[in-house]
Amino acid sequence: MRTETPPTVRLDDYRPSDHLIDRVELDIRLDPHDTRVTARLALRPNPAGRPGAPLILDGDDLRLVAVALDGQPLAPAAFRVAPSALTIPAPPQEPFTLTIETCLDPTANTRLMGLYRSNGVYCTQCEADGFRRITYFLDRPDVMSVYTTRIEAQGRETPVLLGNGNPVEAGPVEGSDRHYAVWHDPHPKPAYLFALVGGRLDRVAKSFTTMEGRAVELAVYVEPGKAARADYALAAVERSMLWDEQVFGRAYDLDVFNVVAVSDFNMGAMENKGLNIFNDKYVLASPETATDADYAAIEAIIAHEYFHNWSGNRVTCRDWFQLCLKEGLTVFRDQEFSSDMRSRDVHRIGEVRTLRARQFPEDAGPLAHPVRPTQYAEINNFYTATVYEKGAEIVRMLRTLIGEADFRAGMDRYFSDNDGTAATVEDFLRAFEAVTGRDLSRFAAWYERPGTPRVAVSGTYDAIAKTYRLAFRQTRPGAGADAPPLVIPIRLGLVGAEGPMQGPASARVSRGVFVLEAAEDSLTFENVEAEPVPSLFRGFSAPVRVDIALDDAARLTLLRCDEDGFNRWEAAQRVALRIMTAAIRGEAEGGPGAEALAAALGRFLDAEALRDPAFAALVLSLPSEGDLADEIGAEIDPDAIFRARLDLRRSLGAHLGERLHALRAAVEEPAGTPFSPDATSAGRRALRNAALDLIAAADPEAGTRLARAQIAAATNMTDRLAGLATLALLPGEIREAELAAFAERYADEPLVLDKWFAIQAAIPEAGTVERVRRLQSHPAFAMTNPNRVRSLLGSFGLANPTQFNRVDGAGYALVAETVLTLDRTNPQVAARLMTAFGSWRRLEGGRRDAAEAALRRIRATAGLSRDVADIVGRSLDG
Ligand code: B3K
Ligand code: ZN
Repeated sequence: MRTETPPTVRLDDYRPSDHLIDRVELDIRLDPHDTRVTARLALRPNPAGRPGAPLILDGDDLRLVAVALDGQPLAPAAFRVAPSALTIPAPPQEPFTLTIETCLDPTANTRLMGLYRSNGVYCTQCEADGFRRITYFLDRPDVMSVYTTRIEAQGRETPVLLGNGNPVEAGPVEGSDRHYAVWHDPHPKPAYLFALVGGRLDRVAKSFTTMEGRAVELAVYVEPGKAARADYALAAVERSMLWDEQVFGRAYDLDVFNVVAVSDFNMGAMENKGLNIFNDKYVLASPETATDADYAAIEAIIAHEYFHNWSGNRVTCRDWFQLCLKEGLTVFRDQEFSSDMRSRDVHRIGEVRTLRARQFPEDAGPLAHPVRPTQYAEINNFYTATVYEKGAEIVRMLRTLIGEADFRAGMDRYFSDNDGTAATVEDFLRAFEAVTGRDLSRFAAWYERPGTPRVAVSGTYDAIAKTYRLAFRQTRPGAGADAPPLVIPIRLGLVGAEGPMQGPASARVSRGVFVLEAAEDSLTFENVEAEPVPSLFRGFSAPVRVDIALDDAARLTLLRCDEDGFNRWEAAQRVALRIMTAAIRGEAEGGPGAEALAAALGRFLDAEALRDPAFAALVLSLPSEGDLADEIGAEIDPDAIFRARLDLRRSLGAHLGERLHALRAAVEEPAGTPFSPDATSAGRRALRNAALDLIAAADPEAGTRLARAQIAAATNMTDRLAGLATLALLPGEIREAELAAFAERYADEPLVLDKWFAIQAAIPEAGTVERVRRLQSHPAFAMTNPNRVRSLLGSFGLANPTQFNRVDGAGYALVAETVLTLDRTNPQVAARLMTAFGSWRRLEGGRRDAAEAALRRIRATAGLSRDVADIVGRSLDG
């Protein structure tokens, strides 16, 4: 049996709600199995809606207890009710109050949408459409209301009661063991930003005074006993608030700002107004349990959710098609924040690595969609790398086009024009048009066109005229020759053998940026004394693929001499990619290329590894298997990719051996240095561990010895885990012993065991499918916990290309089975796992057939959720 194709929602069908809800008063009596929710909704017909329209309130799996209109119970004939809707065919034509009582079982809520319990803590997740699992409502972001929430619960089990907005009152419920708290949020908001928390939680707090003079109490709540691990997140909240004031002029607007960490959460975190709820993975940090990457992610996600207070909450989205309006913009804002807190070049390289690893393949596969999609069957499947990461790149391009000052003025204009409203991408662009007087309608095409554009560039030097001409041609996969071209900002410059060339100029370049607006265009630099090497798309100024015939020597000149950090890194990556793809295609043995690359890397390390270890670590890290797959693009053989990458790692490790050992010693912290997660210290650890990776590839014995010693001496999780990750690639008893010791040491640390699951699931060996199956019955593994599932199965599907893509299909079968099991309890996480199949069409024939067969088996399963049915349908048909 084939699951029905889910119904489709279309952007073109948008019309305003027929009714509005001005005020919401909630009375929520928490109970593990019988929670009662009474919602008093102040409704009125929307002047922009259809007069006399029926009132249809959304529901999802709801049980109605009672419903009254203006205080009078509704006669049975006056309404219809189902778990998915409450309909009043002929509602009053003037303002009225609807009182709805529903009853919920938070303990049985395994979807983790709506109100649920995680480790005994009541919490909520309403975006995108979870509020309708709490009460019947107009659950759409353009219906904005002022909320007052009374929460009541048993006092001993649930001492902490949190809601949106400001605390109003709290106290015992006379004559019972229960207590209550009332919260009021003065800022009108859509239902997806509603939240509550109830539980036994520890708290760390500090006060902050905003630039407007408002005293705010900042607090982070965590499981009892873990308060010390919340300090870093609390400090990150404070840094975020200060930064948003300084860089965007945005101040916080309530008296309290609360962050709560819960252990079962479908994604990273949620920006509920005044009450951000987090996956505890992105809050809890200690040197013993968190890696440098964890610290950086915590800082970034804390900032991201906080920044939503303006980009998402004060100005929200009119409909879910506008998701990038808040997500792309907020990712851009958190990227800028992290760049200011850390190293800008290093951070930018990380952003581009993520974009290429996740968004480029998505945009090249069956799940490709525009940054602003035009239709969806399940909106929760559109929280994608395209909406987030490519969405952020569009905002970045806009800033590159108009310059920083106009960008800031446009952002101010956007916030002031749209404050308190539900806006669209058009509203966003209009603000920038207003402050610059520019027409951005052609730029807007970035939101509409899927697919990663290609820009082919050729450079011609005229030694007599002393000119250098760059010719550009843009194309987009799947777009016809007559498709309108995109507006592509290209930050560029010329580089000579000694460094950037200062003299040459072109009238087409302003502030270092050339704007490619036509399908083909060119520009000419004058006064070019010697043949230059072009440095194009500096800072990765547009999310495109660039084709340019530069030989290795020219690229290595960029590595040595470019002033642009991103392009220096990119140059080394391109050379490594060329060597590996040549080997995969059997075009060359890669020998002389690898030697030249090693020599250049050696010079680079000698000159500057110690000046910027974090950057050096990135230069030493080869393009990933995914990068190679993306570069090859068709008939992909993951085993060949793995071999080519291993060969180059070996070769570099062999050539650079002594230097790598010396570097490791040079950046090692003296014994007794207290751990600090700051970017400089983290950079030294990254370099030490990047060196270890190459050493181990070339000399497994030395790698094993060093990795073991590093684990034994580790004072922090970064070094311990890097040691273990090195051993993971070196089969044998030592590896198994260290894995066992790690599991024992962290038996009571679920977030650390996640790392242990993930490392094993990524082992590129034939036994891994069996190992993952065994680990699925490990006592610490639980299908009910999304972090466990992602660390074991997500890591297997997304970080283990050779084993997931086993020729015999065993890898696909493992993920498919898990998806089907999980789909019965948590469809959202199941659908996420499915994205491992996102590039199946680009595989070589045998694997392609096996992947397709697995997808077809999933599609043929009866009773699929809408979430999984949507992904599998688009994967097969797209
Ligand atoms: N806005 C949430 C994501 C909600 C996902 C719903 N399936 C977190 C964020 O992007 O900040
Ligand atoms: Zn977000």
